[in-house]
Formats: sequence, C-alpha cells, structure tokens
Amino acid sequence: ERSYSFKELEAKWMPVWEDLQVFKPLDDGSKERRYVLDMFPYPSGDLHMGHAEAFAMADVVARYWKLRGYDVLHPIGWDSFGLPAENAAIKNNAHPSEWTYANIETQAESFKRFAIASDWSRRLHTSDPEYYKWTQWIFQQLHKAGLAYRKDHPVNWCPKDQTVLANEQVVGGLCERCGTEVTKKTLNQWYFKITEYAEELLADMEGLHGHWPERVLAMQNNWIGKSTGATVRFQIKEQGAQAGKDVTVYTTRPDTLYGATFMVVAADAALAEELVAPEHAAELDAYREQLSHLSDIDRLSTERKKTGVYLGRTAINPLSGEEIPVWASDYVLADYGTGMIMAVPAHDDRDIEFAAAMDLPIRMVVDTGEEDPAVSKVATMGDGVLVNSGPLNGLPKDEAIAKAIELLGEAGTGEAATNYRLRDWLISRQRFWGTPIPVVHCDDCGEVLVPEAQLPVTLPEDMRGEDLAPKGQSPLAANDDWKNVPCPQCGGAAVRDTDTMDTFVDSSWYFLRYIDPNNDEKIFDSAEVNKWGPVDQYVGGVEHAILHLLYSRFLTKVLHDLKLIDFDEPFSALLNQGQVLNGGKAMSKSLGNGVDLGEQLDLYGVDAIRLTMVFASPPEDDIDWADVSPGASVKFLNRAWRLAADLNAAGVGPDVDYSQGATALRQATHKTVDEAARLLDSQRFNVVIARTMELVNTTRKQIDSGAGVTDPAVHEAVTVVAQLLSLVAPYTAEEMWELLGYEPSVATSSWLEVDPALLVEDTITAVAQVKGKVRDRFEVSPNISEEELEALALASANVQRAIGDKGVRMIINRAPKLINIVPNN
Ligand code: ANZ
Ligand code: ZN
Repeated sequence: ERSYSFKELEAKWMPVWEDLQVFKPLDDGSKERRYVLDMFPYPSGDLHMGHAEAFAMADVVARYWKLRGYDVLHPIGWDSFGLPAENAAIKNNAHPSEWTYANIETQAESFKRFAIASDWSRRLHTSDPEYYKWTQWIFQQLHKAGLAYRKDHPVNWCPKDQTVLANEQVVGGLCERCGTEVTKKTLNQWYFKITEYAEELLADMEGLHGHWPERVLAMQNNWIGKSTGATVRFQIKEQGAQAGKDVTVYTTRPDTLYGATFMVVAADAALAEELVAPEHAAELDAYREQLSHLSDIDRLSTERKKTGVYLGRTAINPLSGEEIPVWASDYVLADYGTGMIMAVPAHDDRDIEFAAAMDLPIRMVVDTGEEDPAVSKVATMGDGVLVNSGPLNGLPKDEAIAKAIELLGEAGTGEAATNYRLRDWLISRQRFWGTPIPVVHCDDCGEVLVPEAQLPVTLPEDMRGEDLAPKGQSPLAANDDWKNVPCPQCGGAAVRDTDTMDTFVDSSWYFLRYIDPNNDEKIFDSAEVNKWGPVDQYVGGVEHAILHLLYSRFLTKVLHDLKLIDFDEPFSALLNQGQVLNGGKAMSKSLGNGVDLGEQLDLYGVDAIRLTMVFASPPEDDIDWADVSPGASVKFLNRAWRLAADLNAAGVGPDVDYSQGATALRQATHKTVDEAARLLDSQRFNVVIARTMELVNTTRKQIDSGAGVTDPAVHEAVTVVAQLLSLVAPYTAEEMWELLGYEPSVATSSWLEVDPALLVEDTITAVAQVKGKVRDRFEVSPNISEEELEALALASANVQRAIGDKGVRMIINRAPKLINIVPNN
C-alpha cells in the first residue's frame, strides 16, 4: 500500500510545475487580470520564518484567484542594493555583488522549494544594471520636472557608518543600524520634492479606507502631518543700524496672538544670525556649536530643560502693537513652518517651559475654565473664550481664529496658511552599493544629466574590500578613473556625481517593472502596465507602513503625472501579515529563540509548515511558533491524502455522476465551497482551513458509515478538499489531484460551481446511542429517512463495538436527530 511522503511529493511535483509554467500569466486578455504581490525580500542570508509567513499569505491569494478564473500575476524579485552587502564586502575583501548574488541564489532555491506560485521569468534584482538603468532614468525625469534638486543642508550623520541618515533612520537620537549617537553635518544633498505631493498623498488616502489597515493610514496621515492656521508677520523694531525688517511665523493658533509674550527663532536657522544684535553674537555662536550634536528628536523632547539665547531684539505684535523680546532656541526647528514662532506660554507646553526657564511673562488669553496658567505654570490648550485680547474678547476659540485671520488680512500682516510636517525626501547616500546618481558636474555647465543613451551609469567592478570603507564621502569619490569624465554638454573636464541613491528609490517602482521586466528600450510599456496595474493585493510587514508605501505612492503619482501610467495609487489593497514569534517574543539572535525555516521544512515538509502558518491565526495576527503543531498538520495532510488514495485504489475517477451521490455529503461539500469563497474574499484564510478539515472528517465518516468510497459524493468532496488544500499545501494537493484521476495541475483547475439547491438545507448532527450512551455522530440531511439513519448507525464501527455480539433488541428512531439502539441483555 502507498504511504504519504512529503519528501517524495516535493521532489515529484516541482519539476512538473516548472515544465507546465503553471504560474505564467496568459496575458492575452481572455481572462480578467489580477495582480498580487509580496514586498520583495532583501537578500540577507537564506529565507527565514518571516519571509515564509508573508509569502504563504500572498500565495493563498494568488492561488485562490487563479482557481476563481482570473489571470494572475504574482512575480518575485530582490531588493538587492544596500548596506549589509557592502559591509560583508569590506570584511571579506570582496565586491558587494558576490555576497548579494550568492544570497539571491540561495533564497531563490528556497522560494522554489516553498512552492511560491510565481512567474519566475519576471524575476528582477534592483542591483542589476538592466534595472537600475531605469531607476536612473526616473531620477532624470524627476530632475527635468523640477522634482529632484540639491541643497546644502544640515543632515543627520552617523559618525560610525560615515553616512547620512534620513530622519526615519534616527531612532531616539541613535543610528538605526549601529546605535551610534547621530550628529549633524552640512552636506550638499539630493532631494526628491515629495512635499509637492503632500496634499494629494493625504487626500487620496480617502479611497484606501477599508482596503488598507487603518493603522497604516493613520501612520501615513501623521507622517504627512497637515495642520492649518496662519502666517503672521511681525516687525522687528529699528535699532541703530538695523533697519526694521519683517519676520514671519507660522501658527495654528492665531486666536492667541494677544498672548504672545516673546518670539523664538530656530537657533540654527540663518535667520538667527541675521537677527542677532552684535553684542549677543558670540553667545549665539557658542549655543549653535552645542546644538550641532543634537538630533531633532532630542530637540523636540519635552523632557529636556529649555535653553536659549536672547538676541537683543524686539518685535512688534501686528494686532496689539505690543513690543516683545526675540530669542533663539533649539526647541524651534529650522525646517518647519518658517523656522520662527510667536510664543504663547499660557497655551503651549513648550513655550511655558521656556518662559519658566527664562523668566518671561505668561498671559492667559483663552479662558478654558482651568486655573490661570500664569499661576499654575501649566499651559491650557483646550477650547474656551477669549480674554485679554482686544477685538477678540468674548469669542470662542474657533471664531477667534477666523476673526484673527480676518484682522490680519485687513492689516496686510497675515493670512490663513497650511503646513505639512512632511519633508522633502533626502535620497543622497555616501555609499557604494546603490544606484549611482546619473549626473555629471561641470565647472562651466553646472549640473548635467548623463544623456539617456549613456545610461546606465554602472558601478565600477574593480572596487572591493577597503575601497568601499566609509571615509566621510562616497567611496566612488576616490575612484578617479570612474569619476573623471568629459562633460556631456561641453566636452570639458568634469566629474560624475559620486553619491548613490537611497535604496528606497529602487523599491518605490519595482512593482511596475515586473509587468514588463525585460524591456530594454523603455522603462516599461505603458499599455502593458495599465492592463495589470495597480497591484490588487499587496502583502508585507507593517514596518513598511510609512516610508516604502509613501515613497511608492509618491513615485506612482509622479509617473502618472508624467503620463506614463493611468493610475495614481500603486496598491489597491494592503495586508500586513503578522510576525512569527517564538515563546511570545520576536525571534532574535540575542534571545536565542530563532527557528530555522530550513530545519522546519526538513522535519515536516513545505506543505505542513505552510498549512501551520496559515491555520495558526488570521493573517494579520502574530503566530507564536511555541504554540503551533506542525506535526498535527502532517497528520491532517496524511488523512486528506488518504481519501484520494482510497478513491484511487477503488478505481473511482472523475467520470462518476455526482448527482447520484449521497445528499448529505454533497451538501457539506457545496456549503464548504460557498463559505470558502466568502472567507477567502475577506482574508479569513485560517477559517478556510478549519472548514477543509471538517470536510475531510465528514467525508471519512461517510465512507465508514455505509455507502463506502464508491459513493460519487466522495469523489466530489475530495476534489474540493484537494482544491482548497492547494492554496496552502500545493504538493499534497497536486498528488491528490492525480490520485483523483485528473491531469495536473490542480492550480489551474476551476473552482467548483456551487449548486444552490444543495445549499438550501443545512446538515444537522444526528446522534447514535447504544443503551442511551452516545457512541457516534453524523452530519445528515434534516430530511434523512428512518431507514437511512438506521443504516448509518448500524454501519458505525463505534456502534457495532458497543453492541458487541449481543444482537439488537430494540431501536428507538427519532430521525433526523437521534437513534438509540438497545442490545439484548
Ligand atoms: C502660537 C501657538 C499658540 C502655537 C498656542 C501653539 C499653541 P503643528 O500642529 O505641528 O503644525 N511651531 C511652528 N513652527 C515651529 C517650528 N519651526 N518649531 C517648533 N514649533 C513650531 O504646530 C504648529 C505650532 O507649533 C505653531 O502654533 C507654533 O506654535 C509651533 F497656544 O503658534 B503655535
Ligand atoms: Zn560642461
């Protein structure tokens, strides 16, 4: 007799699928297209449990849609530029490509073994010149559109990694990668003007509600950080040689103008230097020097004691005419709003701390019913009625805001304004293993784009080991052969830009390239991309809730505006799969609780591991590997497989007439299919597996209870079991499919058409008792006859065992719910 061996099945079916190119889309328009995508992996070592979990979830969607008759695109590739490859190269005196491509091969083999339903012919790697050529092309399109520019800017600098860090890469003042304290350094850097799209990025989230996790939308919303208020111009009082100049502040609370008792300019802003009176200049300089060591996060921390420098100037309040002192401090940021504020200590936390530290006046202008902040030293921020505010007195806060804006407008000293916390995207990196910025700097012509015909600007292949070590500038800057080129415009001596792009640029458009990955004439064929895009279902970790998703949304909008694509949001639906934990904690080297994916696959097989992951919880929840039982999954798969094996042994094939099958089992089968569709559409994958398990049990009972394996309803039920299992356990399902007498592949089979007549009635559970004691249960039709129920009960092995050799004295038949058999004494 045959037995179930996952090892044999894995070896048997993978080559067949590759041969049949099961997951290559038809792409001929004969079927409706669906695009499902996992966030592509970074090639650090082999696949881990987290990859497996994410890819298992996306695969359920891909395989389900295929069964439902869609033409499914589910590509795979690698996000293969980045720092770890460079660090490995420095350590091993190698080129980063060696480590990168070796790891990609390892991962690719693992993905294939893991039976990811991908079209491998579309595979891409962002570090391939064929790919990054188009990343460079995108840079140039942004440049031409005025959306890529350079500026001198104090940037977050990691002194250990010797690189610039984006704000997001500074966590609690420390470098996200190495934990070193971040400092500031002024560099000339490339930026993408994402701020130009702030409003659109915000507004278009409207359409994503219900399709993206709410918390991701909330995080994007906060990151964009829209606020509304007013800009207000104050006049600096004439002093000696210093003429009276205007300064502008941004405030969300123009209603509190009469409570402004001082002004504060960001100490590191150029404006601070402009404003400072000569006798205070030295003090300001010293303060700025200290400041260069602080991160923005520290600066904004409410824990730190407020510090600052009086600039020796006085400003005039445009509404009240009051004269107030001008200070510089680090708690005002140079690059938010206008870099200067009117301080209203009575109603702002940070201002009141500063006022307390510098002994500046506090004046309540909004009466909230709480204690006067001048007394309590606690700012009140709620709604209330205006006091001490001239023409605003008596108005509630909202009306006072409107009135203040109106008065400022009349006086020509201010107007309503909107502000965003979102900053432009700093894309320059002083690292080697990234996409080179396709620009040449010429003394005569300035910034010149490398002509399109000369793209890609490739990375040199002869740099390795120490050549790549960070030295405070890009390693490429030390490579004269690479760097020195004739100016594309005037032919004179010029140098290449030696920075590379943030790897988030590479990953912000890869989903488009998958649609036309081998195009060497264009970034992609727009018509093709419009057929498949946008991605119908994106799957990935919540750690990408902000940056990757925001950058992808931004670039999609830019490409849309450049008329390259006709949609302007990249991902119609997003699923954040949970994490795989062990012992309730994330797996980590330091905790020593890591679970090796390869070992798990060797022990239990791919199908059982995938099944375990999908069955453990709803896809968005974490899984604790300490709580699951892959061994039980193996047993279940064995039981399911056995059904098909039994049918095969009995010679039952798909040619049987299902309409002749036992009604109760047919109802159970059709009900399962009907419910599974709804569950899969709402991503309750774990429940689908529970239902599949129930159908396996019901089918086995039906076989055992009389009609036997030849009942046509059994073949129908097992066909459905194989299809549902194919979503998570493709090897087992494919083998079952063959045992059922079908041609491969189950993945390309069609979803059972539900017969509504079989859905009308639910099955009910009939109980079989022997002498009043429950011995068995069956799922039966509520219309089951007394004879049928009796036959079912007497065929039960459990019932027979209880009767033993005594013979039956009496049967009390209460079909459909109960049958009680009383044996002879
Ligand atoms: C006066 C005022 C009174 C303010 C009050 C608040 C409460 P959001 O919502 O974040 O936009 N601000 C403006 N520019 C700043 C900068 N560069 N650095 C630090 N703080 C700055 O907040 C805007 C508010 O933050 C502004 O409104 C300003 O303080 C402060 F009862 O102005 B407010
Ligand atoms: Zn030139």
